[in-house]
Amino acid sequence: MALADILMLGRMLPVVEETLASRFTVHKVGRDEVASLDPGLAARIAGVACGAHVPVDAPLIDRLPKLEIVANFGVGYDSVDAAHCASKGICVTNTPDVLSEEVADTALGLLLMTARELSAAERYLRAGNWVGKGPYPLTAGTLRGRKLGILGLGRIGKAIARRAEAFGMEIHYHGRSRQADVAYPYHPTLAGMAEACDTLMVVAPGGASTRGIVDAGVLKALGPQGIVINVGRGTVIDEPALVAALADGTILSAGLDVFAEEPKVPQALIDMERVVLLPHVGSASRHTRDAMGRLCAENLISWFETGQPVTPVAETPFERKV
Ligand code: NAP
Ligand code: 8YV
Repeated sequence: MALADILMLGRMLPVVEETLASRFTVHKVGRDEVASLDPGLAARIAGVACGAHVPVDAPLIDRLPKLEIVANFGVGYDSVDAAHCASKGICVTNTPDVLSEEVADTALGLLLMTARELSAAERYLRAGNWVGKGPYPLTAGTLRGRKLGILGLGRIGKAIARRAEAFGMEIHYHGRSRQADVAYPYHPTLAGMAEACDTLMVVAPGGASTRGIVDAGVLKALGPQGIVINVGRGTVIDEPALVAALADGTILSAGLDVFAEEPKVPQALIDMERVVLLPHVGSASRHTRDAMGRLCAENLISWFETGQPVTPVAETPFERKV
């Protein structure tokens, strides 16, 4: 017998679809069909499996009277109203740890590509310019001597720090609080960290508390050799301020995996030859996405079988009431 009725929001990986279909009655709903959800179906839904960045907001949550758990595919859950879920005793789960090393690899790749203009250099070769015009110009940027300020020294931030240390970089960090077991210099303000560093690694979550905190002042403090890398969420950076800082030389360059309004990317960034832009691929290997998918499904199964989620988010440390 099926454990419960589950709403699958948006497209999910085969590993999630197959695992859930073997244990639950699954109702697949596209992003655009959420608003017109049949009330009879809505009344039966006990769990939601949430595909990439599909919003689970208060109006949707309120239309599902039997909802017990929202299992988010991804460690970042800024698209789920976790505070509203908490107020209604609904558990939210995410997919931490299984992606940290993959995203840290991407972050370091992006930093190297940006500092040494590797995308532009490859385009130069493919365009025949090595033969036609000679060697690619020497890069203004280098990793040598850089001071890396990490905004969000959490699971992924620490995996990035380990790699950056091996590259000889000096590590600093900023978050809402100092971490007792961390020896890197802590900066109580983001602006203070930017003053002390020339390279900013953004790996903080999205949401209201981080919206636009990388602003014009922070960018100016990084200085003309400044490099900004963002593998956290696009909303953490004031995107127009970043475009302006890149255009007028306030900072040197940027490497971005995430954007404020994905999949839209400002044309001004696309037109900047030196900036490196990736389509949110931080965790996007088959290996790691499958691990995320398994964990997403395990949370639902564990909740309905044992009453315990595997990886609940901090706002909802709940057990199932039977
Ligand atoms: P985590 O372990 O929870 O770390 C988050 C860090 O951010 C913590 O150190 C936290 O420190 C800091 N932070 C939270 N709110 C803050 C605020 N308002 N101001 C300053 N710092 C704040 O999370 P994680 O597993 O490392 O993941 C981090 C984020 O990476 C995710 O939320 C997601 O948005 C993003 N991500 C992106 C990709 C990708 O494909 N590009 C993949 C995975 C994850 P304090 O608590 O001390 O403030
Ligand atoms: C995924 C992510 O790309 O886990 C996250 O927070 O941003 C990425 O791993 C995303 O969640 C699903 O597409």
